[in-house]
Amino acid sequence: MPAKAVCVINGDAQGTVYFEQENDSCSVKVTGEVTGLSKGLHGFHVHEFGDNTNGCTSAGPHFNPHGKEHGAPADENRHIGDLGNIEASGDGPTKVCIDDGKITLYGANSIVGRAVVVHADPDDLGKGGHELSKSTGNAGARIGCGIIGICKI
Ligand SMILES: [Cu+2]
Ligand SMILES: [Zn+2]
Repeated sequence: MPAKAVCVINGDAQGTVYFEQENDSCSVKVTGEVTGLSKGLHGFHVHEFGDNTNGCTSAGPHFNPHGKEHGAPADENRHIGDLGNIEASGDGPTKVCIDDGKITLYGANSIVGRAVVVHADPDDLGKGGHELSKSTGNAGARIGCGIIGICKI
């Protein structure tokens, strides 16, 4: 059975992002649009908790069930939630188009029920040499977030 999930992002950054996975051995396609971003790169992650009780802060750290370091989407040593950056052109909505082989919509490590967080600054993908590079990519404030929920296929 294919699986599909949706996340409505709210905050200074807003948008809707869909997650689709044909089966549990396929990659996940992430598509959608985000508005309200300044021109440039913005960190884009799945965080551990689908909790909005104290805004995007309650989403906790990057989803990292295997205890790895923060990294780039293509890295083996990365958090499951490390989807890298989305890039705003400064002109119109930012399209999200990501194909990721680490996140999943199935099983114990599913991202359903967790959160998407969009950041004010670029994610340095673990390589910036900042004290936060290996935990958050030093991506700055959480300017938008939403909870990932099951949606109709
Ligand atoms: Cu994040
Ligand atoms: Zn991370």
